[in-house]
Amino acid sequence: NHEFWKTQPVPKADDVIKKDGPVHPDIPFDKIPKEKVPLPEGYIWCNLDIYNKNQMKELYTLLSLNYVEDSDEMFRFNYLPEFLIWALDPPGQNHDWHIGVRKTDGSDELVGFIAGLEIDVKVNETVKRMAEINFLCINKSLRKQRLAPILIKEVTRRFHLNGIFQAVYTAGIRIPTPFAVCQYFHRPLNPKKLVDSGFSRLPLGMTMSRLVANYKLVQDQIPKVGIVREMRKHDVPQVRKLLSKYLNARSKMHQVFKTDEMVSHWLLPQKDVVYTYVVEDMKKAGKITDFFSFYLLPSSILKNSSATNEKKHVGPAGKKKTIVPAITDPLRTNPNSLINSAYLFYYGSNPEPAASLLTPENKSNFKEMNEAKIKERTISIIGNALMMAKKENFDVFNCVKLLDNELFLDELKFGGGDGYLHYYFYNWLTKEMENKDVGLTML
Ligand code: JJ1
Repeated sequence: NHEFWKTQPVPKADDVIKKDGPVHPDIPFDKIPKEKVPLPEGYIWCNLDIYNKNQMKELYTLLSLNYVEDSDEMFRFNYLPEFLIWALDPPGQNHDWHIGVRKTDGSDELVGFIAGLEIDVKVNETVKRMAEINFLCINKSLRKQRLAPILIKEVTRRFHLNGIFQAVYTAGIRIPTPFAVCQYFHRPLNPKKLVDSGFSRLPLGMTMSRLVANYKLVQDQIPKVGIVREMRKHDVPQVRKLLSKYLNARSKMHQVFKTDEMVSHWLLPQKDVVYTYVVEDMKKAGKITDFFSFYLLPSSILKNSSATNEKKHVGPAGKKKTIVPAITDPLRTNPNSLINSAYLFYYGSNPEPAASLLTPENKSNFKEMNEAKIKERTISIIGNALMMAKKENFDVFNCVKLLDNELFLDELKFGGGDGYLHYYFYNWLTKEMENKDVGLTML
């Protein structure tokens, strides 16, 4: 059922991959088509100018009505315009890679979008310039027209023209063939709102007040680190060093942040977009020992839990009773009914073994001792991230299980979600990777 993917340079499900490398070699410039991939009758390509207010509004509307939903169609990502500017325009961005499709019926309606960024990715021993593909979205009413493969072919053609022959992308769905599959985890901050909206359930035999008490955050219960404060411009060089060292030591696949400018773009705090904090050493003023960040990605609540409970209700005979129609008409959806989710972004602390652990007597077990230290440190910084997100009024703190995230999930009361994030490469073969080896976070 993957007719399109069968034609693409991606591994098949049963391929045995022995060593890393491309599916096909780089394509010489004169062999790359110079004409845009043809669209079916009734559609036309456009480049989206994200700094044009009207065009941004069109993009925001397309995504907020048609982009990713959970499997029960209860929530849909609601990427905000200021977030999209941040996500789509890092330093050096090629604006030709903000690709739209419009109708030619006179309405000029934007009905499709796909975006690419250029990033340096380290996979095992190789560093490759790749396209990071994101925000592929087609209007719901046109899902049968097979436009997505055309958008993918067009963005591929454009990165080929720029001398890039590999890409990385993620999806909630499984297509051929992921190199990693990571489960989503959620830590309630406002449990009442989450239960009321159907995002989570009140466990059997639990009262709301006990649930609220269970998720209450107390600073004293989080292991102490140094002084936690918002990241500022002058922290950028130290944070870049920490981040690079951390990703390199703790993962097998991650973005390489080559310049301070990149780190400034991705990590300096922006209200309602990205929140980054540093930990300053208590004894050595100015020395940063750790940092952590998260971003705001609200989800629209598409139907309330009572409707779903109705739908799921099973009558005494074991047959489905009433089926309440799903409220999918966006006009019946109150745009103010949002879950404000914080998503864990980058974090890091010094991964080196502490000097004090490296005594001759400890030589044999310093590795385990150091792992224990990293675990404690991670719990502490992510615990502080929860505190900050709570202070900023977020409803839930989300992450996917990758990098060192499994070290804090239980201790900090994260619970497994029903979603999974699949990681893919285009034209790059690599063996399946463990979750903890994945160090790339996509927005
Ligand atoms: O948000 C997600 N699931 C929620 C809501 C589920 C509603 C019913 N389907 C969820 N809630 C339970 C939370 C609970 C809190 C207390 C502890 C136990 C858990 O599980 C899921 C992720 O889990 N989200 C999605 O499915 C959205 C799609 C994810 C794929 C995104 C792909 C991005 C691609 C672009 O790069």
